[in-house]
Amino acid sequence: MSKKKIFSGVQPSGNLHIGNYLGAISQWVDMQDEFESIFCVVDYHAITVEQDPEELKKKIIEIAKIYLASGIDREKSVIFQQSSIQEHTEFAWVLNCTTARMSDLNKMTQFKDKSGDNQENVSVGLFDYPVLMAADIILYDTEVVPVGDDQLQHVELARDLARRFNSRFGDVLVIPEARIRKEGARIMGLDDPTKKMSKSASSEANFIALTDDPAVAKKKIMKATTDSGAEVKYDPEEKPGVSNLLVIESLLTKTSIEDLEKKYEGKMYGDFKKGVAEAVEKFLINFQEKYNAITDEEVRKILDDGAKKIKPIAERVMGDVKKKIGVR
Ligand code: ATP
Ligand code: LTN
Repeated sequence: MSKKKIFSGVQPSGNLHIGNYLGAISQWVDMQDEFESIFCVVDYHAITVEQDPEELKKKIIEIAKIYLASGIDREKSVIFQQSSIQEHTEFAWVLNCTTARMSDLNKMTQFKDKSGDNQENVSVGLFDYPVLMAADIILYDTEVVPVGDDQLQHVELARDLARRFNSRFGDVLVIPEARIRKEGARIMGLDDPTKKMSKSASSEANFIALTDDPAVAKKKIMKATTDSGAEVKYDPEEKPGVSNLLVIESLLTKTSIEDLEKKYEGKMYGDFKKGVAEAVEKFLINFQEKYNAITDEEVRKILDDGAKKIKPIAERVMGDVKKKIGVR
């Protein structure tokens, strides 16, 4: 039986943090043996907000390096850059015209969050962002999309658009579904464990970037907001700060939450935080060692080889779409 296909991506903007790693990328690493996997650096999503061209160029390489240092294996998975395959934007246009409705996009909570009070002045691209994402996914016959839970609404839109296209033009598109981790789908901010860790957070104390100096990261954990009481217990409602740190240590060290609760039984928050801080430090040292060993030239070649490998799938699906809508 052939393997099921997965597709996912991260934007080359901001500093990637352990939330992105634990919620999305580490899940991809765990899935790449079981699935035929495609991982994309979604640069055309990044330009929905203003980017400095030189910075963007560097970030594209950085994100691909992060994939590789996290354990994405180029022999098992394809890594490529979105803008290398023109069918993404071409297909997004077709979906814009044939299946996506203003009312779909008006519901998107990420757009509301990102545009805030400035809805009239943000780019049209920011509003249309979920349609490009749907195109990314559907273009490769994707069955499963591993993401953090903030992306669930976007994957559901992709599902709806593929369904609508099929019912109007005939069955050509594969219907995708989201895959969300049970634990770690939403790593919370260290300074405010009621909101998700975010690279656009106003304070650096909110997140641990994958490029943070391990000693600085350790301090950030020691300063993380915890809760009242003294017991180290997983209870996201009552103890959001402690629970978030437990999830982080659990995923980084592949130890169950129950085992960690036992490890910290009778211990103070200070000892607990020290344990979490050490796990984070160890992870970052190891991660950064791998990251620094990869050259920019190697990454460029991996991205270009990846695009060459999957271009035929995009051409075939886009060819079918063009026939169905009557332009070919
Ligand atoms: P922003 O700060 O602009 O909200 P982001 O940090 O959410 O950005 P994205 O590039 O939007 O980063 O997300 C990349 C991937 O990481 C997505 O699959 C997303 O669901 C996941 N992700 C982002 N933040 C978290 C988090 N705090 N916990 C778990 N997964 C996350
Ligand atoms: N919107 C996603 C990034 C993204 C993506 C995709 C994820 C763009 N295209 C396709 C999965 C599949 C985000 O994480 N911000």
